[in-house]
Amino acid sequence: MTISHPGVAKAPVPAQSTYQTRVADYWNAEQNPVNLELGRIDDLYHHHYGVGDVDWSVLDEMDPVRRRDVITAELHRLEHAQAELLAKHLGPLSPEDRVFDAGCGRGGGSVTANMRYQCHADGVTLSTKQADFANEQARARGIDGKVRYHHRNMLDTGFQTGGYAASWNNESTMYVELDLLFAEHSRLLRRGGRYVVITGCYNDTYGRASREVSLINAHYICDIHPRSAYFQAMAKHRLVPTHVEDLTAATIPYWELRKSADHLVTGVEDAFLTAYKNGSFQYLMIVADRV
Ligand code: GPP
Ligand code: MG
Repeated sequence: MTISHPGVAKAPVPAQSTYQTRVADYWNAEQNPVNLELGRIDDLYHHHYGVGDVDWSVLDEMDPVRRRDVITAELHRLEHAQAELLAKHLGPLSPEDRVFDAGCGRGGGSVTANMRYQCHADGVTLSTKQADFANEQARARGIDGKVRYHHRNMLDTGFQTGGYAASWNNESTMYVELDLLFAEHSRLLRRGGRYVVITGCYNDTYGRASREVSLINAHYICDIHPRSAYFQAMAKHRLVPTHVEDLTAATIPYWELRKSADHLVTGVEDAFLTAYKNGSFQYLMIVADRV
């Protein structure tokens, strides 16, 4: 039933909440050397952390300028290894396939997927700055015909239903309600499509969010979900996990090295290391099939 109120102006529906506007403000202003200096190495700009063993010989370099460069390169190698790990689980994909990058940042994840599969990619971000930057990168690489970034809300993309063979969130789920997010992934993915998430989640066995998890939330203006919430929300939206990997041990070396990189630290390093080590926080990858 529709109730009309003649003469009463319809309340405007905001395109995004005040919270989402504050998140966009953060990313429009963000210029951390830990993101820009790493990205500059090979024009792959990532907004996530790293995995894998550190080559600790970088700390033996005594020349201060070279020492900074080799540490920066080592952190970038570990972040790119994380992007490759995620991309590997999206496939197999063909060059005709289309993938969706939810919370694409400055675009490194979609470029990584395109390099591996030559597929089409659509990335979305609330930040106009990030979308413009990422599109410029795609143009410079000559892949802008296939890889596009959009200033859109990942919960309501307007993209084609069933138009995607694979989709992912790389450390972006803590900004959204999982029910709304997985409803949108489920709508966009074709039957048999693949969804991958890498995320930091709080550990249900610890209880509630620890002090360090709360510090991470305050740092990024986000709201880290418990591990259980992912499986509940996926089950509700036809996303069936096929592989779950606890990456906590694999990411701790990245944070140890980042903590020792005086030229790159942002101040959040101790919160991550303590949260991982006291068991309140986990770095998790979940791979799921859209059924
Ligand atoms: C990585 O981005 C982090 C986030 C997007 C949000 C929080 C993630 C969790 C796993 C809790 P970044 O690379 O821009 O962060 P930084 O500037 O610290 O490197
Ligand atoms: Mg970073």
